[in-house]
Amino acid sequence: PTIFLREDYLAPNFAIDQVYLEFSLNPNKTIVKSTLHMRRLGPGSLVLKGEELELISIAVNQEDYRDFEVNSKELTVHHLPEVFDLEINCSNQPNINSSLMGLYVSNDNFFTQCEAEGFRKITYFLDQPDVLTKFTVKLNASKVDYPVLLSNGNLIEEGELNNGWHFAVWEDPFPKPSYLFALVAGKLEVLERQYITNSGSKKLLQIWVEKKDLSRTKHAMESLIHSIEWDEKRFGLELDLERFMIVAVGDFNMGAMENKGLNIFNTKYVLADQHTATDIDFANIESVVGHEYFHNWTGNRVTCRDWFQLSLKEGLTVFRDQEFSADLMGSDSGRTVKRIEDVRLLRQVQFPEDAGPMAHPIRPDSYQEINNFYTVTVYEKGAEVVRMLHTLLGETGFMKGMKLYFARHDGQAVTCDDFLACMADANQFDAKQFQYWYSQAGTPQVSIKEQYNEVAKTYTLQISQTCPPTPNQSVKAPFHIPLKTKLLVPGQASDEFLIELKETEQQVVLKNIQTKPILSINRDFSAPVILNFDQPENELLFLFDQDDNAFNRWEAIQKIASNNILNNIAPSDPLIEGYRKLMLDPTLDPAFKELCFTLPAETYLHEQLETVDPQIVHHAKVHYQNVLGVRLINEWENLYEANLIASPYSPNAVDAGKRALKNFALKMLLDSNLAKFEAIAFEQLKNCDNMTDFLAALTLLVHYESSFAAEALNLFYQRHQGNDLALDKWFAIQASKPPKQSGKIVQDIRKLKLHSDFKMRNPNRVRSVIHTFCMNNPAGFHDASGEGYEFWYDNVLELDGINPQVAARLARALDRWKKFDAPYQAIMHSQLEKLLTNPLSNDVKEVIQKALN
Ligand code: HT7
Ligand code: ZN
Repeated sequence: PTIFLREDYLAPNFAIDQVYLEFSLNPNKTIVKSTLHMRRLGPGSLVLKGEELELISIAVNQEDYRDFEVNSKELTVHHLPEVFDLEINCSNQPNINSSLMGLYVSNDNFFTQCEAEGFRKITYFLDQPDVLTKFTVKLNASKVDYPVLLSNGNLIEEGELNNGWHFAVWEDPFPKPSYLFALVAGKLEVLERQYITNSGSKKLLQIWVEKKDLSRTKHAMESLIHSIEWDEKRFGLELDLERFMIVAVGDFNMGAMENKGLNIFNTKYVLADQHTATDIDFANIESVVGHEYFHNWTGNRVTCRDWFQLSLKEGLTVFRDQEFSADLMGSDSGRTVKRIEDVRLLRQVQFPEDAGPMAHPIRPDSYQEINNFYTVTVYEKGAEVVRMLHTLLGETGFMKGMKLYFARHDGQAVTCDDFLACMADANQFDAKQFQYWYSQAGTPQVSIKEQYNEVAKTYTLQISQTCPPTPNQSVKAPFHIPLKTKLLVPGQASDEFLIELKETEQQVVLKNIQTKPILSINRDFSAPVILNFDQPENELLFLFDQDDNAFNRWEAIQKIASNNILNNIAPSDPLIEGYRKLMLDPTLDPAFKELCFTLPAETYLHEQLETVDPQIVHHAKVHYQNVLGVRLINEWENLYEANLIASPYSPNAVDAGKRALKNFALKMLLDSNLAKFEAIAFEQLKNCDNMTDFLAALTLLVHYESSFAAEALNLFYQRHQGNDLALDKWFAIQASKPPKQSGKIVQDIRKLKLHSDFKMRNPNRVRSVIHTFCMNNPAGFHDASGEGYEFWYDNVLELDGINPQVAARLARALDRWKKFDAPYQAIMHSQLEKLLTNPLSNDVKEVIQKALN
């Protein structure tokens, strides 16, 4: 396979100043006529990318042209002049496009997905992000079948054609790379709002969906308006187009796509009402709508020079969407809740990636298939790197850097180095060492030793850092690590300070410390590192109770829980008292309480072990949770009652937090005594007015194998039959059910796949069953018989023939095979090797080969 290297970057030898695209949309065969106004920038032939296309004809300056070669990946045109018009006619087949890249059909409507390399499946082009072109697009289609015709920018003309066809012409005033091109054609309805920007210009906001879904678009529209307002206020960035459109599609490989002025979204991140969407869905919609909108500046106005720079736009935009959601929480405590959620995701998914065979720097050096690099490392760790810059420079310094970034690079395709240079130049910040965060993979480990000298009244921290080897990087230079720190002494006030760890070993001596303090370090998770600091339980309990940094309160209780579960230690009496106090504290946010009670995820626990027996970890966690349930049973009952909400449903953060805590209490009740409390869950399910409470109760009834489970599942199914997003939840509950004591659930999952509503070509449905089981049900998947791994094998292979991107995500479920105990390891290894004996897509092959390396 071809391996692409970052260091091989070559600037294009031609510019495409303008493109005029004309589509004759037909699901079986769509004709694309493309006229490119081109300019030579360097010597050589013109090499255009094109895949799964049929070339019809080529003309140069309106003359038929034959001096070219074409193969299944490229069209090479020779002996071209300095400036010329190149006209290409070709066709593609949307109906048989199950990869959902390029032009495809979903529920009889046309959609496109061009990032990263989908445009080449539409027509021949310089399909790379550093070629910025002005697009004018004419769409021709049957008027009855495709009454709505959309593309990027402004609608400049529309009209009727012969034979019941019609057309629309769209012009995008902003030059853009081909990955931001989009078209949509079909039967859709719209929710519209007007928006007046800070500077007084009028904008049209539209959300396009299928007619049956129109009533569920209000929250997405509100989220869009909040996003526009927030970007004006916090970053001083205004919407630059007259019209901003969002379109929802049921078949989509990822969450959403930021095409200029025409964002295309997975329905999952657009449609919501209280009966079909949970509080988490509402929050996710707000965050994804924000993310795509924020890309308009960080990604579209300033884009990436090449795909190795993906984190330039993704890390920065995730940082922006995280800040947006945090600000919208409306309180400091809400901010902490958001931060905890983000850190949990990082530690559960990104830390394992960074310790496994697919580990890569946030700016990778090589790839076989770029689609495999839309990772939690590029996105979430990328956002952490931007956040560290924010911590080091402060809000004012960071904003100075952003201002310089847009002043220098608006309308350009640039690199991560360019971004870092703006941050450095605007602040006289020396970024030389900080850049290792971009070039080195792996999670740094920071070890801390403390020493208090009672005579000298000094407190000394001995801090060291190491970073484990990762593929192709055995030795690492020390990172520049910002650690927000505070020394806590009961009854005394003190200030937070920043330790900038730069050396491999560094000593920090603090003077005039009158009594031995309790260390609160890496507050707010100021650096994405693993902290090795043996802090005794009494100090952790003090932090849990008293730290004025709420993130570190949560961190302290998580540390205690991890230690206890991994060492099979029952919760101590003081710990139970600590929990009890937390439960009864009326000043604390219910959402924060719920996060404190939630035990660390099994994948996170696995990372802390040398080798893993997933069944032992699972049962240790289940047992520990049960003890917490039983010992605090009265408090759980009280918490359940105290957090019932009488007012009408609203997904706001306060009510959502109450529901989360109440449903956690319900879980603890069922966990401690199913027979006694299952009726409460069933009552909740029958009487509630919202999906959050319904789904929470249903999950518990199914996962605890209540006698009400079958009836409850049936009730859900009858109520939501025909609603794809709701049915995804119905499937996912069953696929995430942990096995009973010694039973296997693989057969149940195989049965789920035979259900008439299971669709292998729909990524959401596939993820709700197959990915959920293989990646979100550790005890079920890692069955000692190896049947889970066989299921994985069958499905990766089957999916690869349909949609390689979705298959490659699933392929990653065995990434960490080397970490497991020998019997598990052996079976995983043989399944990986067996998979490699098949003809595979580049996507899946890269994942499997790296896993086996
Ligand atoms: N920038 C978008 C990436 C994306 C994508 C990539 C590959 C294949 C399908 C895709 N759909 C969307 C999403 C984002 O980060 O906003
Ligand atoms: Zn993004």
